[in-house]
Amino acid sequence: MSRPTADSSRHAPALIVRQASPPNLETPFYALDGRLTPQPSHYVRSHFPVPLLDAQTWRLEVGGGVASPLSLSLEELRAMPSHTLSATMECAGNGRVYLSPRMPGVQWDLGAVGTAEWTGVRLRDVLERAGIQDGALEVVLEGADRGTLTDPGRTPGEIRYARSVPLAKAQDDVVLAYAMNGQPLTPDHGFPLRAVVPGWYGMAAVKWLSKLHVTDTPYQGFFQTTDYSYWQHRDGLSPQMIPMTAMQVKAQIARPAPHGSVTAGSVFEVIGTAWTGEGDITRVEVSTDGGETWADTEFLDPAEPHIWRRWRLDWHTPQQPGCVTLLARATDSAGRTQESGHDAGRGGYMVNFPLPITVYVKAEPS
Ligand SMILES: Nc1nc2c(c(=O)[nH]1)N[C@H]1C(S)=C(S)[C@@H](COP(=O)(O)O)O[C@H]1N2
Ligand SMILES: [Mo]
Repeated sequence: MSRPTADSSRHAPALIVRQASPPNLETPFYALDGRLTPQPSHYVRSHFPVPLLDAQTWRLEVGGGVASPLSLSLEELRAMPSHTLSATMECAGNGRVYLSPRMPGVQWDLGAVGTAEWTGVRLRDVLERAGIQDGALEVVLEGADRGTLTDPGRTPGEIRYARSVPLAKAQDDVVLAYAMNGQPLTPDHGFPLRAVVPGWYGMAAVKWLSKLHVTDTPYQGFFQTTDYSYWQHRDGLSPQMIPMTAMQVKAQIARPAPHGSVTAGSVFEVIGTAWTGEGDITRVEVSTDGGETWADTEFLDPAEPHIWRRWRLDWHTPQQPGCVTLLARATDSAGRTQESGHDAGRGGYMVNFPLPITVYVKAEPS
């Protein structure tokens, strides 16, 4: 298969509709091309109807444990020093369809992950402007979207989407973005302002930001406790519920696509990406025999934190027709490697075992 060119005028592949309303749309991962995902092809994950906000009247309220509460307009934020970073964002539910037994929730395949270049202001600059008071522990990020949910867990009536980040992370690399790949945010991606929390699963990247609240106690909102937390074994104790944070090390195969076909006795370019929440990707291996043997792949991108690394491998396909299962396995700079099974304590989230991609080897055309 020839590699598509990086022509920016090329057609951006359409999203797969997992749920029409609210919009839950999946990237066709097999169409992977450049390192950045074109904005029209970037997945969309929303829990509530998309709020259509007016850039003129919208304000970001900054309050809680701060010396001077702020109410910032988009114009005021745009006047602050801007910061641009590229980051891979994966929904914590990405790959859920590979779980057996089936877990409740949107049945994401490979495409609830994407990489974009985000531009905005550093959260630390906004916090500095407000003046953080002593004893601050976390910053709660609240969106303008709201609604009620009954699964998983029941919300106490109508709530807003909100999530917190510890103060250290807030003051390190969190960005409040107003642009994605050089374009203003679209309503689906959080217009006019959203958080980008490098290295963390997508649930932390609050869209339609309306409020920042500095607290001195751990935030215990719905999306921090009932949803987007998992059972962790720690300190030799019975498992505890921990809010999800950093992405787990993971590689995905883009081509061949699941249930696709390849030609017997040919050379097929296997291509994919790999990412990790902390550190960078140092190794990606591929198995074309269901996990018995593994071969090292070649990287197409340099190792950088917070952004995926594309990789490739020339696969000499079998001479005989039949079904073959491919797997990819990544290792990061902290020595973490994908484990072969799914930890039950994660429920339908943080799926990072090597996903089986089954393809059909078809006879060579005569
Ligand atoms: N306000 C708000 N922010 C949100 C969400 C949401 O439903 N409401 N979904 C979160 C989740 S679970 C993910 S994976 C990312 C997805 O961002 P995207 O739709 O731009 O891809 O947004 C996060 N931010
Ligand atoms: Mo998500």
